[in-house]
Amino acid sequence: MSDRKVYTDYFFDEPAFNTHDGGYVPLKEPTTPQEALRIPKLLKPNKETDTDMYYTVIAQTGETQLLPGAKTKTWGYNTSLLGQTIVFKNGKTIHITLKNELPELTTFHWHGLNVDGPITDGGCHAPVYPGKSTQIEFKCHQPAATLWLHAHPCPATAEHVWKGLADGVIVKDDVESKLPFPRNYGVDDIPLILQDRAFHDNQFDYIADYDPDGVQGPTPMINGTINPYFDVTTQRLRLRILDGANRREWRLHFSDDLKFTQIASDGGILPEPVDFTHLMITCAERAEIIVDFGKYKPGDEVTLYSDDVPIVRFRIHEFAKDDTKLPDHLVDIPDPQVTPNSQVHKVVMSGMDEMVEINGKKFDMQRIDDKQKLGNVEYWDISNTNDRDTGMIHPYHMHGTQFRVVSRNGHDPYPNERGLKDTIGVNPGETVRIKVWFEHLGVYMYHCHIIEHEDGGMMAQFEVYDPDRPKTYKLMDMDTLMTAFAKERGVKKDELYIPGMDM
Ligand SMILES: [Cu+2]
Repeated sequence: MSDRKVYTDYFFDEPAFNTHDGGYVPLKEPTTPQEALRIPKLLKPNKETDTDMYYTVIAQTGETQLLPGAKTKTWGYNTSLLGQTIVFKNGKTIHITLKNELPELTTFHWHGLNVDGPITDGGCHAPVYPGKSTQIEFKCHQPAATLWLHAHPCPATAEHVWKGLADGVIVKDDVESKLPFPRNYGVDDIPLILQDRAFHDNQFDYIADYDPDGVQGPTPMINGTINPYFDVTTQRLRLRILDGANRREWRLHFSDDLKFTQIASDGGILPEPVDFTHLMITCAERAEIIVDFGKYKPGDEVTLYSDDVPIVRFRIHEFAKDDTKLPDHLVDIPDPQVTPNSQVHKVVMSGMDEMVEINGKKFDMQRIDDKQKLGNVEYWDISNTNDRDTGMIHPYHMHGTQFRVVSRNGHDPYPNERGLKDTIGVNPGETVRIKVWFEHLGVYMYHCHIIEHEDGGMMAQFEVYDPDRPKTYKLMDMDTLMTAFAKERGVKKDELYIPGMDM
């Protein structure tokens, strides 16, 4: 047995969990029959060579059997809900045709991918209009990781994600492929996209459920499955967990307090594996874990809970004995020196409800709020000024980079925060210092990943620049976007209602 320490702590600020002005919606165990966990198919490349991969990603409408009775109207990528998992190989040039078959504009944001901004990155400056398609191209240059694709057409991001526009992305490389991890996709290596939904006669109704502090529902929806089970046929199982919820944090643990091992965070493999019995994950964060079912026998069932609500049941079948031990050191993580005399950037996330802001301002897509020179390594101090007793955790996300976490209120980061990350939960009253560097030029967004906070204005923009290669960017403006949405939705512009648009 490994003599690594087993952490039993969730590593979070107890008063901040669940806090929610408009009322927290606790999860409830579904009463519908258990269903096999949906495993997203792998998206087939149109073509792959030694150096290039070609894909077509289609945002489309559809219907999905989520509950007994009527199907639910949903949106997805290359399928009716969520998407087909997209694999990028590090070192290859990726060519993607982005096609919008939805009735309205959307964008394709590659969360966690280090690419040029703002167009390839796919934030609000890169709309693809209904019936149209566009091409992006980039060189995949980052370590193996679980990333994701989601819509980002501010201020309609939250509604698009709620309808289903969220998809797993896996980066593969030659380092990860040599580590003793399960990697047979769909068998012992599976994505676990954690979301929650409310149903109205089997349908989603985003406007009815709208809450400026984040839309929630009582029903766990895992990979687009209600009340799922998974058939375990191997001793070790790798779960690529993504908090794909609009607002919910998940406090995860297994029955019998079964120990599990986190091997990766947002941006890739951790330097050392971390053993846990309890794990909290905030919106947009990822955690890859390996669960060892060695002490169970066929017929047993192991349940994954969030708090005391079962979210996936693992049904144990016959499996071959597998006592693979993980090495104590997995990978080396880049840790560049901070550029001497560089500035320390300040990001203050304040407010709740409609009052959310960054550095005292609401988002303006035509305003650049901060800048960092390409090649520099700089500290960013991310603060959450919410009240410690009544405030919320704001998960801070930066586009265009994978950063290192330096400290939380001057203390060491949590044991599973020693790898590369693009999203970090910041507790009320806390300042998290991160170390940030970029490999691409562009205008990018940084924001709270409670998506309604982001849509409501807790978002800002920075430019990564190179003084030797000055660039100008054509940035989208709110009026153009709102005019387009109004036309697509068939309403007059002054009748258009997108929650978050006026905040
Ligand atoms: Cu927030």
